[in-house]
Amino acid sequence: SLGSDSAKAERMFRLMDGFLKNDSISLQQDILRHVEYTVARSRFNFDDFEAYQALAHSVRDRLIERSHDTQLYFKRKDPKRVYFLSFEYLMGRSLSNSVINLGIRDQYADALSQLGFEFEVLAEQEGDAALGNGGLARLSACQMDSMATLDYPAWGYGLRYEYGLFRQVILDGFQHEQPDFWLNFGNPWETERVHVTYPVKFYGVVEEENLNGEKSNVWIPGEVVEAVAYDNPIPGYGTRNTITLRLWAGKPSDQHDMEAYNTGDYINAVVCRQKAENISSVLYPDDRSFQGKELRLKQQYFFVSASIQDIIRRFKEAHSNFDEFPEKVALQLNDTHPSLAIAEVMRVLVDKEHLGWNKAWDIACKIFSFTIHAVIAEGLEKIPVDLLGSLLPRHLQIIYEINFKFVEELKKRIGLDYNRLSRMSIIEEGAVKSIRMANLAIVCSHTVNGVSKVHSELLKAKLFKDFYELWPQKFQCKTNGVTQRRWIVVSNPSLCALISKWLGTEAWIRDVDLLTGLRAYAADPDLQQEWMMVKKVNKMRLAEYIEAMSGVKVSLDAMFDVQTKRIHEYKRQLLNILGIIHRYDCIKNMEKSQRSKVVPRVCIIGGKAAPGYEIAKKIIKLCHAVAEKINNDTDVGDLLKLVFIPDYNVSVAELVIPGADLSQHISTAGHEASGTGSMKFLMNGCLLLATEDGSTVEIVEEIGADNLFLFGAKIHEVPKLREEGSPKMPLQCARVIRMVRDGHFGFKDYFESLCDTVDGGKDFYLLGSDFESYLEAQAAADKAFADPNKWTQMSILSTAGSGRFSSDRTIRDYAEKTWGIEPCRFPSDG
Ligand code: GL4
Ligand code: PLP
Repeated sequence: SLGSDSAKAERMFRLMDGFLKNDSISLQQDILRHVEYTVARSRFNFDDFEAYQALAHSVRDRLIERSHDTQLYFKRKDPKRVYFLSFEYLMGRSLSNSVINLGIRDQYADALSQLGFEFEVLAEQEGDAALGNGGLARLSACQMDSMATLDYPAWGYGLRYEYGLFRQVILDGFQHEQPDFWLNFGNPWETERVHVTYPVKFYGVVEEENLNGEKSNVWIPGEVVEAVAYDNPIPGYGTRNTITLRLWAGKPSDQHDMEAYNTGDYINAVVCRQKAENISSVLYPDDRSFQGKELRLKQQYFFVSASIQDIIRRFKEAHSNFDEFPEKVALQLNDTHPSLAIAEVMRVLVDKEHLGWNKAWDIACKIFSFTIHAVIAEGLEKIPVDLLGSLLPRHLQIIYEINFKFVEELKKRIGLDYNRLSRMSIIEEGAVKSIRMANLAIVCSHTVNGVSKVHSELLKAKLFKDFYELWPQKFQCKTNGVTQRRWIVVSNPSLCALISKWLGTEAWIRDVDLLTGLRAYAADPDLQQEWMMVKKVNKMRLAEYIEAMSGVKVSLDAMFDVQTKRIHEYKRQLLNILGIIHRYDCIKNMEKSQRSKVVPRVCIIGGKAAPGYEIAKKIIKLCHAVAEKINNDTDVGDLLKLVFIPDYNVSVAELVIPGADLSQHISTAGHEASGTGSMKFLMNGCLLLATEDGSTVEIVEEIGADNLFLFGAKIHEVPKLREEGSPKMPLQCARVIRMVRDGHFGFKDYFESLCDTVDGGKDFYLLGSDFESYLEAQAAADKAFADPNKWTQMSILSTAGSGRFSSDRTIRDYAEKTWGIEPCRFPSDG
């Protein structure tokens, strides 16, 4: 390294002339240099997209510089590090976020304007990195931002899918999926590390060998694929620390099937090589169900194996004794997707490093912690034993061994309670024998957590009751959070400026608790006036987008009522649509003279349905069918509009959330583990209309029940209501369902099965029993909106109370109570 040769280091430093400079002239020179030499366009002739590319490369240079400093500093200090293993990251765009975190946005805007470009226009050129499905994946992205900002020595690991989450295209009101080949125009943010590659092995057999008189198991794999690292810098805000999100991509290995070449089957051998690259090529587009597919399991192991090899290599650079491993390494399992890491760590320690089983297990149990994002048992991942046995025979053996020892231990603790033993076993017997990945993760992890208070309680009382009774000390709660950098500073610059002005400081961007300072001014007419202006400007931006996307013109005086998130029955977009039909029906049947009292609404719905999820797709179609009817009814005019925003993703969320007056988080109580969308709306001064589910319960604690619109059955009431079934169906609900059934919105037959889910006798998600209470909450929202000062006060109090829902709080909590790590800040002032 340079450190070992100080004369060389000195010379290098002089040649580089210190760090890149951030004055306007230097930035302009840098951008033009990248136009000429990186993008290879003439600096006299380049368009907006090329300007964006050059700009992004010049920002990347600065990120690389900081990330080198950070890594060298971590290396020197050798603190305990956390490795965050997540299968999904919804990063969205990087440009604005990066320059804001680097603290040089204004300098860039100035430099660009001197070159005749506008920063905002170029920022719009960037595509949306969507390597994940929804809440879980965006949470990972928010948490990376907080880990960097809080100076934690952290690494993120994931997969570099070539096809991200599908693009949603709406044709005739139906969802169609298009592949998202997001790397088509290159990705200026990543750096391919050709030297950081590891072989990942699959298939084959396990043979017993005699090693120095001791029997040991040797895995002889049948296929080798190379994993190549792609590094994505994650800059902290107000610090020089820049950490790394390392994503793995598949590459064919030179060791791949040499036999085939030798036997002359050249073409087939090349085709097989090509297959290797497919491992990381596509993201599974369903965020709830799992299908026991081989490719998915291959992805999981590929990701885990490469990450563990990388982590162990880094550890071994500075340490030779694995006793120190738990003092230097924490591994966070983001849901069960990466939990094969447990078997892999055991395999490496036992088979490769030749540690005894007990010692290896002791180490594994000290390094792993596990976050559960699921709510119901059906949502937990299970891997068929046959599948695992053929793909990873040695890992299956190891999991059996872990289970055997666990069950033996358990028998000593609880006796021969076979029901309980079989519930807790890692292996599920049955028609398809399978591995319960959550059980594996719980058995090995020192800490297991849910993602909101109610969810964590539910895990202890229901889903993992048996485990909680065995190991109560393992169970923790880490309520989710979101980063105020992206969700206020980047996406709502005018609100950001307003908050800083009234608090007299920008310190809340790192220290979000300061937002509570706004409470003192919530009734101040001057702040209220300015607050309303900011909302208006954001609504204007959203209205322009709506018109461009759907051709519908909306009135800025109307209440913008938003529900954007993945489409799921439990999230009850259908309840929202039925409520809208009811509103429409009421307006139509109202005396004309009464109409002046109606609070005008623009109802906005957006979100993707998993491609195989038929009912969710019907909900999207119903939304369009109802919108078609309402928006073309001139009699109703601006009193009611309904728009579906297609292809909801992070960039769209950044535009929609700041422009919302009201947002709906209306899951059937007990079904939303946490919800994070609500936190972003809250930060942006949007009022919530919500059920008491997930993190909403804590939002109520923070802002008070008077400042949002709550409705519906509570968690403990749900089982009884389900038993009661359809007698609970109120007339109003029956009437709107009838309208759909009678073909008021066309597509009568197509909507039949959708209506059945409500009035077919089951109503599992309780739309019927919650309907009246939903309408009441909506009426309360109308009433509050009619009083702009009151509404604005509630809005200010929402933002003021949102600090607890920052991912900074979540991450600090993980660092202190779960990972046992401390900040490691590069010594500079940011
Ligand atoms: C989810 C939960 O459904 C959601 O409530 C939660 O906010 C999110 C992050 O913890 O995790 N679980 C899965 S699976 N997808 C999610 O979005
Ligand atoms: N999808 C995207 C693009 C998001 O930005 C978010 C969170 O803001 C979600 C999904 C999750 O939303 P919710 O927690 O409301 O399900």
